[in-house]
Amino acid sequence: MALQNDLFLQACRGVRPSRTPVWMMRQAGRYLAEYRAIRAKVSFTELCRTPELCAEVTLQPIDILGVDAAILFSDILVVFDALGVDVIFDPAPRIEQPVRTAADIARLRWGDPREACDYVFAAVRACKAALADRVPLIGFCGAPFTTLSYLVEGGGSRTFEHIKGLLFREPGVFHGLMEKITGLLVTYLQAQVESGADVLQIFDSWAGALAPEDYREHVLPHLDRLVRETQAATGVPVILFARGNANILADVATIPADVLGIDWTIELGAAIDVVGEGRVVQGNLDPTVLLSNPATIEAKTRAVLAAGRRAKAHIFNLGHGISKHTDPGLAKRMIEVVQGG
Ligand code: 1CP
Repeated sequence: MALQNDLFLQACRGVRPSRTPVWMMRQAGRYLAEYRAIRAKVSFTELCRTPELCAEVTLQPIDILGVDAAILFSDILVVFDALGVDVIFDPAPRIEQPVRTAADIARLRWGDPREACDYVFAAVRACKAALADRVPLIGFCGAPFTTLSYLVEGGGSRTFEHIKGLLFREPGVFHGLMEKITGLLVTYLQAQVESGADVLQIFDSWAGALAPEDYREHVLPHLDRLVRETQAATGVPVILFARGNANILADVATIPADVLGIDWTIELGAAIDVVGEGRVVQGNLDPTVLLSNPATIEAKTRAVLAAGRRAKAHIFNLGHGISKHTDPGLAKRMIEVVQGG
């Protein structure tokens, strides 16, 4: 079926659409009263495991804000079900038994994500049915390094001592884990596309934890493989978002992702200079700008929009996830400005 609004899909495929499409990372979430109303009734885990509720929250920003793409409601860490590792969301994720020793690694199950995460693919199907081809649906996963960092750290981290300690102390073990998680993620993304996802985004949220040369040597080859194998297996556009260190952008741009996500630590124009005018970029308004006022939001939104004109195509987004303290009315103002208001 043809999509009613395919501006986002056109941009992902490298065609500059009639106007700049817009969506927001973490657009389904706690800043929306409608989301909080559902979360008052079910836990985050239960929500992720109930396809009809996933579809309901996935559609909230489409109905309330009018964004040009939907992103599956789920989390990058539910894939640990395929490893037999339990995650507690409280609301930040926590793993009771982080994977740090040889014995911990030996206990990992490496099951088939098609079976272990069957509820994710059911959620993709429910979202597609509920969307009724209004806008495209984005599926996603965490990048190998970001995913592994949660597994080894046991949650979020300021220092990443455990994952980086493992990398520098036992590079062979680190690379073995990266290789296996990459293979699993390809299958996970492929199953999302088979269930109906139109585009995929890979989140390397903790790319900034490593020095540029270490990222280049130890992370980039796995990320490159994930993107290429996913593109070959699915045929859908892949967006790569590596966050936290603009110094690695030139390296990230060596990967043939269809779209490069840009965080807010670099001006969009400077990012386009680095990745080249032949690439499609996504980003990059600092999400905390949405905590200000309509005039500031308009001015900063227009500056990002203007900078994006030099790229092959530009998908407007925030430079990271929307803050839970955002007034949805102000987010809507940003979206209206992008859409020509
Ligand atoms: O109480 C709640 O409702 C839980 C809060 C929450 C939400 C709304 C979590 C826990 N995850 C999510 C949804 C989520 N997570 C989506 C939904 C789709 C959308 O964008 O609307 C997506 C794409 C994610 C991806 C995700 N989870 C990332 C990558 C993106 C990013 O922000 O960098 C990461 C790092 C996570 C881990 C995670 N899950 C939840 C939290 C609070 C966190 C971050 C914790 C940390 O800082 O380490």
